[in-house]
Amino acid sequence: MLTLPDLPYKYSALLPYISEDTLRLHHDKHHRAYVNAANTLLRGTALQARTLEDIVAAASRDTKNRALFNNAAQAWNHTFYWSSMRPEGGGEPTGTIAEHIAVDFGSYDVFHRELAAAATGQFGSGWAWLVLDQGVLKVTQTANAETPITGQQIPILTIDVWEHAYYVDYRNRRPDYVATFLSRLVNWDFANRNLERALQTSRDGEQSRAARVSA
Ligand code: MN3
Repeated sequence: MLTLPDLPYKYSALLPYISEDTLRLHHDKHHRAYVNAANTLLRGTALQARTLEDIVAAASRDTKNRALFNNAAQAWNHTFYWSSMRPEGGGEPTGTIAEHIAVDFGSYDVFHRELAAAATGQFGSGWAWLVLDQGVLKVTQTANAETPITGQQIPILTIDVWEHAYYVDYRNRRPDYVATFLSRLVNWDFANRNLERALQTSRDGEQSRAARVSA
């Protein structure tokens, strides 16, 4: 059984950039609905006791079970999105993520432009992502419930660009929501933790490959 995690901050914590109304609707109604629907579809199946990541991976390979994939992936994507924001977040990063953005994009400004363009340009519902792809940071977008965790990319940050994420506060002005996300909300501590874990995993992989080759 999947459970709905609490928000990592109070419903009022992202004011004035994201309202309490939006967070209550988005977390308590939308996110909860994905968790509940996935649990209904999982009941009595072999996947029931598995982790959410395993369920998303298995459902993504089963083309006859799109409903389970859509609901489980949305459950995962939303939990990742809540942590991609924080009160008093936003602005330019520091630490490992800042160094990697400078190398992989050329500058923070280029990165900012690419992520904003991916988020505003995603046609219809979906997500914009910063991911680590074979050791290199990249900006990508996914439609509807699609998620990078079904492939080789490791998510570092995400922006939910479904209308329910911003319509109460920004009406149809998705570019304003995206600009505010980057200037006021983005959680660079979370991005740094994700990047450092991903880099460590790939270093461990290289060491074990090297050890096998030299053995
Ligand atoms: Mn959403």
